[in-house]
Amino acid sequence: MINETFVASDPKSAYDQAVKKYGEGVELVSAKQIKYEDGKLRCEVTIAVPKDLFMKKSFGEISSENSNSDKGEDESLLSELGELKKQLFLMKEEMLDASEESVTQKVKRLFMKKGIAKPWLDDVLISLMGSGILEDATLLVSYLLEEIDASLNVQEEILYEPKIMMLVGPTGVGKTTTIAKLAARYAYLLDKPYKVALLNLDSYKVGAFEQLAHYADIMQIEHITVDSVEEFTQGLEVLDEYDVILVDTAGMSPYDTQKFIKTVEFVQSDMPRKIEVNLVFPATVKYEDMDDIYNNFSFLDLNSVIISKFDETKHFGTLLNFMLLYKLPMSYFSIGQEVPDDLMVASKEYLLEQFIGDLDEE
Ligand SMILES: Nc1nc2c(ncn2[C@@H]2O[C@H](COP(=O)(O)OP(=O)(O)O)[C@@H](O)[C@H]2O)c(=O)[nH]1
Ligand SMILES: [Mg+2]
Repeated sequence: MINETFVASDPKSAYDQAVKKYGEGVELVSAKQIKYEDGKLRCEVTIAVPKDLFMKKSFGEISSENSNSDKGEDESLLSELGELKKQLFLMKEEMLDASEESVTQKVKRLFMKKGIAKPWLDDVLISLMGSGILEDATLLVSYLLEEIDASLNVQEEILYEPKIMMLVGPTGVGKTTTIAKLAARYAYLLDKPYKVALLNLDSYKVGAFEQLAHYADIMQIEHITVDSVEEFTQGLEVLDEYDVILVDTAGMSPYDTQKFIKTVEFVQSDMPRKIEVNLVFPATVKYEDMDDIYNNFSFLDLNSVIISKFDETKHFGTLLNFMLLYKLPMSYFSIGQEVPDDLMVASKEYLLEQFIGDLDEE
């Protein structure tokens, strides 16, 4: 439910405004008489309405009524209206800058401090213009959290289907460690044991082969290392009878284009089974690096994001910002160095809990 306040010189007129907007039977929350700064007494009547109804009555009618009119015209009108709203919002903010900080500004500042980007916040806040939510910090915080929740996607773990999962990402984010955890999960920890094999493309990094081979030996899991597109294709053919093939890749730094292009060749070559590309992305990411990581890996046609190093930070805003911006589904979380224990299936609740914990520190 959302609270909305109507103001008039007397309670009846204020209440009538609410009825006019929502019809009879609105749920009354409070009615107050308040002396305003200009010395006049006014009545504030606050009602509660379901969020859907609020959005529909406040903004939705414009977008839902374009069925029998010209679509192009409607769209340009809508975008003009959006632009106008934005300008009004910014003007209002500027005016407030001069005097005391508003509830909206306070909440916005808090979310920005925690790493959520201004354009995303502005978009949400603009959509709330004219609503009572902007006047109430608690309500506004929970509204923003709901919006974040609604924008996050989780990719459900696909079982009972043969698959090839390739992990890509910058050096040191935890690809190899996560491969080892996933191998243990699929081979030993689920209801049904899967036939798991590891394929290593990480042969550029000194010691990389040993690291993966070490895990594979302990778990008694088949593993092979390949160096070229041909070998990679052959490797996949050899491993065809395995349910789950996990592919480790070189930790490509943004500047390491040579290795990068090679791996892309691997991915793009003709594969018998579809390769699921998972970007391993650290929760510890710095704001400045966020876009670079995305730009360096996005043309691999990313299926999902595995978030690593959850245990190494208390601040999840930049990570959330990345998820809100690029809207990739999350598949797993790596929450520590221990193989195989520190791996969990991605959960919005878990991520939001961490973020709220960070907000509450303020
Ligand atoms: N704290 C913490 N360390 C991790 C996590 N995942 C990996 N690591 C560590 O990060 C380092 C690099 O991991 P590695 O798997 O070799 O990264 P790669 O270069 O992407 O393959 C190792 O010391 C891992 O133990 C995690 O979720 N939390
Ligand atoms: Mg590695």
